[in-house]
Amino acid sequence: MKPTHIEHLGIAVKSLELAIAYYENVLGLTCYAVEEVPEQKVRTAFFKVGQTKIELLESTDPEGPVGKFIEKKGEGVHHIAFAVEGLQSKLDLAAERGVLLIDKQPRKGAEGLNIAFLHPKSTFGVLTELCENPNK
Ligand code: CMX
Repeated sequence: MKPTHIEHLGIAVKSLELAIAYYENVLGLTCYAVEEVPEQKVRTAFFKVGQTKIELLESTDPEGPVGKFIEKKGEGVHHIAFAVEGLQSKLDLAAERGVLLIDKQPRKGAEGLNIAFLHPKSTFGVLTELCENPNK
């Protein structure tokens, strides 16, 4: 699959405002965007760290994926996102190799990226996102 880099780490938090204050005031990063993704039932906040980003995720619905995650496991690292080129072919390759796909085809994610998730039961417990920038 050869990801080019880690696009972002997704971190589930109960309060975006409180978590943003920590990342800005303690780590010294700058939140450059806050975006709601209604299909995913989350509000997100982004920080750049070199080529990688931190994506904070606050649930907008207790029945959404992040709401359920926090209810079960509490706040913490929620997923890792790898940047790939040729997303559909990489998904097909993963499926051929026995990986359970949450998304068989790419869909739109935050920041205009095309994204797809691999199921954590197939990826050693780590929810894995593949993303591709359609403008590159
Ligand atoms: N990391 C690791 N394991 C996870 C997980 C996560 N983030 N989320 C759920 N799981 C595990 C649960 O612990 C549970 O394990 P057990 O069966 O051992 O208890 C299992 O997956 C099923 O969990 P569930 O709470 O019953 O939830 P669902 O099966 O309904 O959904 C999942 C799980 C991963 C399919 C769903 O969360 C999903 O589709 N995620 C992808 C979309 C997403 O997470 N969007 C939010 C971010 C969007 C963005 O970046 O913009």
